[in-house]
Amino acid sequence: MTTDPLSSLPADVREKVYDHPCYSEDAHHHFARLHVAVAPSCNIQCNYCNRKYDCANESRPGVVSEVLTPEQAVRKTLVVGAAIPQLSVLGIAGPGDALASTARTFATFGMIKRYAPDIKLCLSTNGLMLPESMDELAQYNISHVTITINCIDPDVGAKIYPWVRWKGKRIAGREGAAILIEQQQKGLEMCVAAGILVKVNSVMIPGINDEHLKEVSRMVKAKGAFLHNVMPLISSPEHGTHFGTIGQRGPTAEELQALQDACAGDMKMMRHCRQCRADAVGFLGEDRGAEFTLEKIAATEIDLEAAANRRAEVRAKVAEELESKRLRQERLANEKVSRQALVVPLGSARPAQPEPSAPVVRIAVASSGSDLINQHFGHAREFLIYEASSAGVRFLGPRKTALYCTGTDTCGEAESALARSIEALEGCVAVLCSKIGFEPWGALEAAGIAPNGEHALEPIEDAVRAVYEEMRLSGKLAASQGISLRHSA
Ligand code: CLF
Ligand code: SF4
Repeated sequence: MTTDPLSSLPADVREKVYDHPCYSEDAHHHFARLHVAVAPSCNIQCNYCNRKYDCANESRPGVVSEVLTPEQAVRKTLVVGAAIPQLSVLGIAGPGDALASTARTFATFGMIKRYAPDIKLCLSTNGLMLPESMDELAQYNISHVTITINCIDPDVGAKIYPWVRWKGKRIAGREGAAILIEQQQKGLEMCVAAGILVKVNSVMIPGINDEHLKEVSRMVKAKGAFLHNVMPLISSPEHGTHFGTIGQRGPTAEELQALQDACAGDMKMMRHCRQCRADAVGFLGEDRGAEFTLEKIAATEIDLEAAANRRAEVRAKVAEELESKRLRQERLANEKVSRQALVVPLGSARPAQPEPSAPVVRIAVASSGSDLINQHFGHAREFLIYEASSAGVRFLGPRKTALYCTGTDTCGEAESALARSIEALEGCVAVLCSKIGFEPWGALEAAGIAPNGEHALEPIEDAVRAVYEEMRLSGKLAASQGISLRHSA
């Protein structure tokens, strides 16, 4: 469960993955990405998209603050790369489709390749024009491509895509969806053949493609996709999307997790996606866009060499940290094997005894990055949810919450934000944070969630494992009231 997922990869793939915050769950604790919004137009229509909003392929709804020219985007990248030395990836993910504005997209990538060659280039697309863009992908050394594939059946596609623009014509319904699907599959195969790492994003739309996505997962794995990211449909009437106006709902957290688990039997799943804006800046889950407006960027001096050196230092430091995490996990796994060996004496014909049944529980974590328990409960905008059991610890995904403590809240606002935080923690037996106030402590306890500030600044998985053991040994897990506990076999 907690063994290093990168260790089994070939060296060239590991190099592409270890510092990419989306392709490696570990990396997302340590490395940042930047999206530059240079691609305003699109060549298809999705029923979950309203062009006033970011591309839902790679974003949560929210207007892009500024559409940039390639020159502005490059300057922004260099400024951000100097201010945030953890920056490892530049992505183009809209606000329309990166390959519907190829001139702008590749002009941006071309300049970054020249001025900051250490930054990885990442592109997100609906896939319609992917096969036609392979020469440029090779020319600019694009190492990572995300294709949003919501279906492989045109009948399902007709319910998601009202039209696609193909060879100058708008083609509606099933026929349009069939063209899109064919192009996506062809593009996926061509990228894999060219050694580009492909992630497939799928938007889960209950009642339309939820069951079908299992088949999509099998198919894209068979064609060589590296990772599958099933994201929930975000749908609200105020977004003005077709699905929003007809009341099409998104999945619940439980439905999403069940589908991700079902797909995981066939391939590696991404569970830490934050459905970023097309102009997102910083670590996944944070948005530092306001620090880098065009005005501020224009007024900033950049020392390219010093910035590149700082990024290299960060990479080396993180590599050390990840290596020590790997060694820790290896030691823990070995200790577990030794304990099991004690149960069955060497040479005994008796089969190994299964571990006694132990609860499988959820534990939430407040973290601002670096893979540590390092955030005050009241400052958390999201909680990371982990599943803990006698088999180990695994990350389930983030859950967004309202900021409880701003220092300026009126009492009533703070109270309702606290209630929303507690709501976001539903189903968890404990929440780990660096600090927590008296009032939320009491409210959490009353809700049956144990607050815990005793593991501040410890690595997340170690702390979750330790708290699980403490609770298990003290009998608190079995005694938990009002919390649904699943039990391992
Ligand atoms: Fe951006 Fe996408 Fe590249 Fe990442 S995001 S273009 S692969 S650098 Fe990442 Fe954001 Fe999820 Fe996208 S968390 S929405 S998967
Ligand atoms: Fe919107 Fe993206 Fe779909 Fe284009 S591909 S319609 S920008 S969600």
